[in-house]
Amino acid sequence: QSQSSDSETHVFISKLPKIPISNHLPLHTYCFENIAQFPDRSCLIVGNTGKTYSFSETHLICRKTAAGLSNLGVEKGDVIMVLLQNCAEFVFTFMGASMIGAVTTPANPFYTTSEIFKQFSASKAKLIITQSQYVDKLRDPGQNYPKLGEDFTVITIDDPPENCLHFSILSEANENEIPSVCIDPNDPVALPFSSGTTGLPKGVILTHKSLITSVAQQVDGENPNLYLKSDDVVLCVLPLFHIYSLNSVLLCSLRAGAGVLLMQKFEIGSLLELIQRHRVSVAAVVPPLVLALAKNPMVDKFDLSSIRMVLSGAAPLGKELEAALRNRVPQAIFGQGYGMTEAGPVLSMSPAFAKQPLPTKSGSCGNVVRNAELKVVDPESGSSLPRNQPGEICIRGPQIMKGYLNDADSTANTVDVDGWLHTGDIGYVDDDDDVFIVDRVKELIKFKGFQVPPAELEALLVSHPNIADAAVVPQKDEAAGEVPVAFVVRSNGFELTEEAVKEFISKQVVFYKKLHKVYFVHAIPKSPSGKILRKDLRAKLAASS
Ligand code: 4UV
Repeated sequence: QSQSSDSETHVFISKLPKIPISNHLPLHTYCFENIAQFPDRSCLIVGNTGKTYSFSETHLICRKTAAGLSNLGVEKGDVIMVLLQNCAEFVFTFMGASMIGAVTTPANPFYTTSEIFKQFSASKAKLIITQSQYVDKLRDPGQNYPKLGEDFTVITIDDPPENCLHFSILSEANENEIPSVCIDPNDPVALPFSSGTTGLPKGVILTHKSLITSVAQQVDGENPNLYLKSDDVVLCVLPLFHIYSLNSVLLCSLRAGAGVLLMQKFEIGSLLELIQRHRVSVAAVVPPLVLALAKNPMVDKFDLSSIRMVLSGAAPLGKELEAALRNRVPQAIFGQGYGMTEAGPVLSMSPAFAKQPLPTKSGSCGNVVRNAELKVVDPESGSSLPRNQPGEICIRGPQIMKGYLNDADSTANTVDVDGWLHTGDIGYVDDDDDVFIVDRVKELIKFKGFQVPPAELEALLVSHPNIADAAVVPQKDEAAGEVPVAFVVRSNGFELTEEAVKEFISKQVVFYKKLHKVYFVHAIPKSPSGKILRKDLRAKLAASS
């Protein structure tokens, strides 16, 4: 149980006034609430084909998809897995599922078979929507796992391979056949997976109410904190299976009436070309993308003058990099957002993005979002700290997760009895309400903003017959921010090379979880209760580099 105390002396709130939030609505109703004002405006622009869907077309196809899902037997409360790169069908599926009270669990299409099926089984998903190129990974998940075509249905957005259905079975269904469902604000709508502050990836239950609240905290009110206009084109190159893009790019744009430029994957040439062609005005990025925009010589060959706002989040951003980007796109307002899947996700956002902007400092993650409370607690005593003193950042408000799926212990360890979510991030709030993150006390490693849960790699390592014990920690890396490295104890008398360990892991995980270095040691430092002393290992790394 996380510590908490009733008499909080130091609680921070937004400088922007509280606003009314329509979080009694279902998410799709809320997101499409204003479309009568801009029915013909481009809603989704598919980067690689140029195909465009207006708001009214998007809304219609979402409704058809809702009816189609229902025809396939998907009911309220059922979970469907979306295993897609960014595409319009992702949007149709997610919103369509919401319309029938179903829940979408988004997963990375680059995951290996075992990564996919861990999430698929944990979420008890009924069907998978994907691209034909990924279907082979779904065919033979191994014993004890469900079978394609028998236990679950696969729908592909392109030519369906054997035993799969085509997406048109959803998108061409009759929208008048949507069943009437009663959706409670506390019903789940999204189930992204995150390892949180410790352990393996867990399903994060985000409800209609949490996502609406988070979107409203960003784009609603007379002076929205993240001011998106209906003539904006918002870059959607960050993957929609991650909450940052799903929430702050897609859902916020839908609500505000801004167009979303969907890019399947990051490639600097096509990114620059698309920004120029579609006159992208708002770019949501992560630090490695800031690096590319700031440093790549190709950038000079393109016209990026349409960009008025650049939002960076999901990982720490160095001040030098920020300055380099400001030089490259001098006309743009630059700022950071700070999010965490479990927090719904946004905790703080640069007030420079507001309709009536307020100043913020370089290196800051902005101010706590409105209609929420933030505090900084002393990790030792649990009491809240005043301004300028670093401690664990905690957040409270209707936007945070309902809890982890089927994991009351992890939920109780993350959200305390008073409703404070403990982030595992160390930061402080300065005299001007600017939030700064200075460290991470949780295990989580972030490779280019992607989650790498050490516990997952440690479990794989100790499953190797020649490994007696192992620990995985982050090592600083210029390009990726952090990379996972392992400390490994060989089983008595066995030979084992670094290459063999790396290969053993790389076969089982998505590219960003691969080990970058293996250090053989005689023992893993542990506390008396058996916890890996990660701090000691991180210090060891820092000392040797
Ligand atoms: O759970 P997660 O993978 O979630 C995210 C979400 C990031 C978002 C979401 C919406 C936004 O608008 C936005 O700007 C960013 O990354 O990982 C959560 C952890 O990532 C680190 C921190 O350790 C979180 O607990 N992190 C996220 N944002 C920042 C960050 C940041 N701006 N600076 C430093 N660390």
